[in-house]
Amino acid sequence: MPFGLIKYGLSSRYPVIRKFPARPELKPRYDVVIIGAGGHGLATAYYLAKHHNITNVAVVDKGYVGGGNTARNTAIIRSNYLTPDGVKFYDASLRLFKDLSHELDFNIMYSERGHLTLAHTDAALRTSRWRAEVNKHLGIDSEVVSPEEIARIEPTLNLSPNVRYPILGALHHRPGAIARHDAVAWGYAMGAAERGVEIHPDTEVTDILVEGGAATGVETTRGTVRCGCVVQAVAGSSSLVAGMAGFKLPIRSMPLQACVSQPLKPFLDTIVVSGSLHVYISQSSRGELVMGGATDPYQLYSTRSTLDFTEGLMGHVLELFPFLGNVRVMRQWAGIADMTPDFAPIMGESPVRNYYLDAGWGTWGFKATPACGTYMADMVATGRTPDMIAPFALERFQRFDQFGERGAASVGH
Ligand code: PYC
Repeated sequence: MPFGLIKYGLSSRYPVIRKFPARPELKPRYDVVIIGAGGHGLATAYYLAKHHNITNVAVVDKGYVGGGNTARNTAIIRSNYLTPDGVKFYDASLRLFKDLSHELDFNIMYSERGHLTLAHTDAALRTSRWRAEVNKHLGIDSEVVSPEEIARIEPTLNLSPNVRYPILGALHHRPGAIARHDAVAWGYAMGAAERGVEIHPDTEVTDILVEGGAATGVETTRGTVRCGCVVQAVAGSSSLVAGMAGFKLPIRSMPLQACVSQPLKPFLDTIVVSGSLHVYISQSSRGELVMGGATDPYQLYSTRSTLDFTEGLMGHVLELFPFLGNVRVMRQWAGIADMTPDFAPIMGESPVRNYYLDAGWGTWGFKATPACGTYMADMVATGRTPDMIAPFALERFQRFDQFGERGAASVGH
């Protein structure tokens, strides 16, 4: 062990540096109140302060910083979507992610791995080709690869034809990456707090104050707060909070479970996804296999874990990696995925003036964090909808102008 590390560990003269201050008293008024101290809410606060010099901002959360869906996702970053608007948006996000450790001066452990979406059926191969064509047209590195090429990219995968679902090919997306999800929330929190933003954990919003059709503040468990505008960024509770503001969202909320294995020597470089087997799997820098599958097939606001999920998932993981038979599952958890009918998010204005929505992320909110924060901040600061997020407006559902992004989901939901 290096001498410097021993010295650091033993000395009381090297205190932990706390970059974000303890929770302050709530002020009676802010320019902006952001509901939700997950990655999205904190990124919005950070870019409001950094890009627009708007710092009289409170980020309030019923729990702790980054404790909702930010803490519960499997941290995959990719831009191999199906619709042109989706591809452009997630590509902007991926580009921001690449430089985020530097931007925030905080190591988010961004690790480019490459992303393989396996195709076990002709229909899945067809969707892969479709995605590859849309992706390439927009300058994204994605291509359909054969089983021989898959064997070169990820030699540990079981490519035997003698299984239930032999692998016929895959969509290979080289920029696919993973990052440390908590670090993303912490980095944005610290960057925002350094610039004067207040972060208020354990401060639950119990009502939205609406006067003359406009949001004017929020009721919280720590008192009433008035504000110029409200941003709702509460993945997993979007319909509930929008209900407090007096409108409905086209969202169904269902649990999305995941788990990690005991740490193993690094063997899995790539992020592997199988739609037919309902599996995604990657290996974290700690050596744990991070694994997940489809959403539970019912609506529920509970983050409990089920044996049924683990058993089903493991059966499928073992078909892809049979040598993992004796590996133990160490932790299991669930997040709540706010699913829209077209599998695309809702960003922008709401039926209530000065009340902005960042919702409906389904199973892909984490990878959107930097782009969503950037464009939501632009919107709040200028009052105009940035072109990049205009297609994701809530009123697309009134115009029958939905997305059709389902084919870009990692697994069937
Ligand atoms: O969109 O890559 C993805 C993903 C993986 C797990 C949940 N969503």
